[in-house]
Amino acid sequence: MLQTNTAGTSDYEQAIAEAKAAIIAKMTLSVGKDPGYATDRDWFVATALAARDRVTHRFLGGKRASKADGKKRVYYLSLEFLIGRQLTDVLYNFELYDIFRAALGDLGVDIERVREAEPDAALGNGGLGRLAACFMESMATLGIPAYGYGIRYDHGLFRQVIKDGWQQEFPETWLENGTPWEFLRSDVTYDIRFGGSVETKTVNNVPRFIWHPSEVVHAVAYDTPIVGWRGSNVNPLRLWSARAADPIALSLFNKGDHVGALSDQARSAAISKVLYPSDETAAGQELRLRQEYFFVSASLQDLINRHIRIYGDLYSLPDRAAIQLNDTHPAVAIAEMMRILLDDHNLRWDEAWRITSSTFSYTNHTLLPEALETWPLPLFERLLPRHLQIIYFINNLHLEATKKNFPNEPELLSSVSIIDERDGRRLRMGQLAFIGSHTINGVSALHTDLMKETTFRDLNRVYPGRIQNKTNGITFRRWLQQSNPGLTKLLCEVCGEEVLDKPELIKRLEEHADDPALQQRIAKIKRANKVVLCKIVTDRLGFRVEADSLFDVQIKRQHEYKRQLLNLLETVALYDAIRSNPTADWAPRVKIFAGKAAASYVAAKLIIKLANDIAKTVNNDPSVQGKLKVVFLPNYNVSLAEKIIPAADLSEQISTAGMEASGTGNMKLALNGALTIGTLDGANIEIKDNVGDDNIFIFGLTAAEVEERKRAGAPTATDNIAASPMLRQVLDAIGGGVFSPDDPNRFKPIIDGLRSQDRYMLTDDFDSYWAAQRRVDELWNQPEKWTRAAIVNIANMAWFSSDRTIAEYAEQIWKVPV
Ligand code: CR6
Repeated sequence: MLQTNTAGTSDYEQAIAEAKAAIIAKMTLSVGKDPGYATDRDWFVATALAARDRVTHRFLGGKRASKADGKKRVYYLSLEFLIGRQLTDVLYNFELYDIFRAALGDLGVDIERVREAEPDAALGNGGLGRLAACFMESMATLGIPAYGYGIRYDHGLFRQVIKDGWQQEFPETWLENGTPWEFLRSDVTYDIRFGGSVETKTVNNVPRFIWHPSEVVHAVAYDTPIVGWRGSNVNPLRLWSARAADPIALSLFNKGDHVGALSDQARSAAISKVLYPSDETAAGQELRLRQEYFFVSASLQDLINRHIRIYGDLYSLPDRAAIQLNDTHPAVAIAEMMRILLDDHNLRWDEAWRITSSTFSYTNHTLLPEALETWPLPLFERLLPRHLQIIYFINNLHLEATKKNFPNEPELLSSVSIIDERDGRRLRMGQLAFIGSHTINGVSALHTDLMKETTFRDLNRVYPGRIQNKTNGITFRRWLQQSNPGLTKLLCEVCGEEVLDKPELIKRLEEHADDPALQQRIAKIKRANKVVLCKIVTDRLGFRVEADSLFDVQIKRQHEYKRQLLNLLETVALYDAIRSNPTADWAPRVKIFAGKAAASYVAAKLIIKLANDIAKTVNNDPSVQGKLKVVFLPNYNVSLAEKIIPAADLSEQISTAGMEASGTGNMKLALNGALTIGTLDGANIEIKDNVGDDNIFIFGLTAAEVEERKRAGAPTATDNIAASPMLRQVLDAIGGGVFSPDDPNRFKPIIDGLRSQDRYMLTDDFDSYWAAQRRVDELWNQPEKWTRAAIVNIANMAWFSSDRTIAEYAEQIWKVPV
């Protein structure tokens, strides 16, 4: 029975009654179902639509306000936004979660099931895409008028299935039944042009360039509102979908060529069909370049239209707009902005360049050479002939200036040029982004230092002072408050409710680090979270793990530099050691792995198979029962992360030093009370600085030592293996087929790789990693001390809030008030 708004009901009861009425109305009038017949998905849609109504009012109100007050806007251009599920986020940030839970409860519906019915919006590969999602939430929270611009992929990151231990990829279909969160803006559609040729004309002695494209695709806008904490602000995430300019070639269709008649439509729509399935490797695919230009051009046309509508001309653009390039994926925006200013608005070159280079800034997210984006000139010219002309021009001016300022260093020119002349001529998008931006930032202190010393060393000399550091952050709303309500409740009690708005107050927890009562409560919360994860393991994999074991977690994309393999080598060594010495004081462990490998990344996929083969052997060996289990949880995504992170005891952050730009999973895990075992890489260093040396397990070579060993060429992998009997035994076991009796040579390529080249220096770090793991055992066996260290971790993670990161971007890069 619906409650009515009668006198005498409390505000809370009234709010529940209203929520109930709203959900029922949506179920009936929008979903078109009788509640009695509704599925979980129907309930999800009805609930989401009811929640969205609240958002929409705030959304439109905010748009009106920022239009009126002429505030500077931030445009965050990113090919990836890894948002995950939105229902809890929206309800929680609007402080409606309890009300909606109660409303659904009254209707006999469990909100947990409704939550689970929402597909993840997996429009990103990993850290970079998730960072963009955290940043959107923080910008809304801080009241920064911001637009996120990206692509509305029909298919997000593939669904991973593990079959006989091997990864298989299946398309992900989050839009199959539509999504209740977005608004289609069919009036916001732009022409995106490709190909053709450029005509040069001289008008009044001034050369003019007229681009005659050979193809036009439409970009259609879809807006998803992003809600800030306490509903303070709502900003749009505007994602573009590709449509053919002509939906069907009717003449062909009428001639009977029904498929051919749709081929243009298929070619155009392909642009927003699938998320590019790569994490940190740039394969030079034409479709990828089409995607990049497609969303950049639509976004710039859109923001320029808006600017002109409000301010009348483009000269004031740098004062009213800051455009952030999330990695080089949108770097073609530098050329597109110049094209629009020069060709469409007839500005002079130096005016256009002043506007462009004082509006853009660029974030670099990796220094891995194979991940630095470059395009073969012929491909780029075929797709974007006018842009190539502009880039040549930018490059000429840039090289001329460099020559003048560094007359005695001709070799500098080839290193700072946008065109790479080696190995076929290629466009270096990192150089373009750097040259066209007023500020360039790295994503952790170490990464920024390395940018200055390596990839951008010469550009940093030519344009000194442009590089800044902005260490990444995470939104605490999703990664603490929503995913770990037990811990959040305790923090509110111990540190005060204001902790929800001022994360720095978490520090107060540390005053109680030695209090046995608090330790017990923290341990109890962790255990409850682990029990939830145990159930997931049993449901998905069909075996049990014990919640009292140490949950040792490595969850991230599968990549050789992240060294899941190092963890597996240690797992095998531990397995051997337990069997040879069963009575020793081993900390009972569950090794938990999750993560996807790029579909074409053969080596990473073989490591997934190795993890699964080791799991099979270890989990079926009664001699290590109760001491060691290995779990590979398939299809890692944001929702699964929300379950694993609060349940983790140990966080594996073991990349080769110098290779992980920052990491953000490391922050989420430490905030939830997992202790880190890690190298001095990326943001691990800053985590160590915050939590203190005694509360983190650091091992391995430093970035400088890695470089030094590479330079010296010694010790070699052979030397390292010779020096470590344990490592030798592990390599012999894996290489000899102990874990793959059905195919003894299966893992030979992995082991041969380690013995010969060992590019990621596993053999250098193995012994030190093993020793660090034994320090982990030792601390685990002293539960009070372990929990104390966990408390100190939680208490000192406030600095890693993305609100802090975004406030720094706002003040130091975008120059917008917070
Ligand atoms: N793979 C970095 O490798 C960083 C994120 C976000 C990455 C990772 O260390 O935390 O970006 N880089 O800054 C790229 O995607 C290019 C990542 O997610």
